[in-house]
Amino acid sequence: MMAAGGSIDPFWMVFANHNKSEILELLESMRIGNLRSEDVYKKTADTFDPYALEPVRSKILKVNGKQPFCAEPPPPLLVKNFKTPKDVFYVRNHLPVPIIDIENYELELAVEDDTIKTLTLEDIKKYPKYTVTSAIMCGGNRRSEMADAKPLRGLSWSVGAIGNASWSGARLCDVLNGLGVKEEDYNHVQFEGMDLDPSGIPYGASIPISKAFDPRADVLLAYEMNEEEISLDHGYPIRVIVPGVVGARNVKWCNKIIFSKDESPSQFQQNDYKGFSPSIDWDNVDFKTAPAIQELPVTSAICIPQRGERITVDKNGTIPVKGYAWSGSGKKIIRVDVTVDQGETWHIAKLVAQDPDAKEGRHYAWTLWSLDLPVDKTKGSVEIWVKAVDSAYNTQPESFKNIWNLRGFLCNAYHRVKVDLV
Ligand code: MTE
Ligand code: MO
Repeated sequence: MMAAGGSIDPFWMVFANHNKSEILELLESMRIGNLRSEDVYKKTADTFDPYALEPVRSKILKVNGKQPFCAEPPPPLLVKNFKTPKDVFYVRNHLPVPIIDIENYELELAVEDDTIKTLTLEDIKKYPKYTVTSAIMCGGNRRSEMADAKPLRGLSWSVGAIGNASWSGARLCDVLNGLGVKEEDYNHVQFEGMDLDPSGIPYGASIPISKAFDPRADVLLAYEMNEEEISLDHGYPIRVIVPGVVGARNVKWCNKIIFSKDESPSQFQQNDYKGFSPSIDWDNVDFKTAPAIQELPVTSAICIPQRGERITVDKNGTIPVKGYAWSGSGKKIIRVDVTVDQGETWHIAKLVAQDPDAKEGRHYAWTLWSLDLPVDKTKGSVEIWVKAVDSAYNTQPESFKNIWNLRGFLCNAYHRVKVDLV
């Protein structure tokens, strides 16, 4: 719609990942005519390329989308560290990385359309510095497995669209407390990023006002990731951290916070990052009927071994298995169960790393687990299944079939990895 009535080429420059046959087919049905040749967009040597100044990225990541940049680490690297190093942390950008003029950076606080305060980076750093270790996971993590159950639309993430880091900055509730804004007067807090679409609309998301005011929700205006200044890809200079909540609400490059009766009008809040019944498809979906995803359900994944690997069984008849588990909304992982016989026998994994400082109800970091898994070498191959249990005794669904949804979100069925034994 942004391009309607004109040339679409400037939009392809920003949304290059969408320039593929299935989208072109959709557009063909909307063709209302052809442009006159003099109106056709012409790229010249000095046409501004919004991706020309993207940060240099580590070669470790597997690229799922070049423009905007989307990439995830190989699974074995994920479980090497409790805190994911920045170069191993997945990147999910919906737009080109913004150009940051740090000298003039300001965070604007507004009520509906009226600015009530602006904070410089220095002002934000004057609030008490608070650190929380939190995983961030994309709502589409593990989408490739759901797509195997039935085709869907979305980037094909494996198990790596998650990372765990310590984040430091000002608590949002501390910033709000001095403002004279009352929680009762609003319903939502909206965040805007500095990354803009071709019509100048910023990336945006919102969270319920109660979350923003709750000191125990640990919502941060973070300026550090793993004790270092946040890198450009992860939201420099200020990133909103909403622990336990889907990645999409953890707004990077944030320069505006709005108190409102309404949720963010952004595409990503309104028409994306929502879950639907398996019976809803693109011909009958109405995005208004589903709430925006906020807190994520419990999930887990096997990172070692990987699908299709040939594994040597050791003298005790076991193979090493490692992975992560995590639940949204601060729920602690209390158990991880692994089976190689479709659930006849479950082996309980050892929880090897959890945040030792997390208080009850505020377990925002992931849990790493490991296990020497007994296997029968004579079988030649095994399919390993994993499921996690959180502190509310929520657990994962067995298969993707009954949780399938058209955009491929909330992909938390048992993770299954088939390997050959030697
Ligand atoms: N914030 C802005 N400003 N722009 C974005 O495109 N992507 C969101 C979120 N915050 C995004 C954003 C999504 S969908 C995810 S999953 C996470 O950032 C990804 O964070 P990461 O790139 O640091 O891993
Ligand atoms: Mo995401």
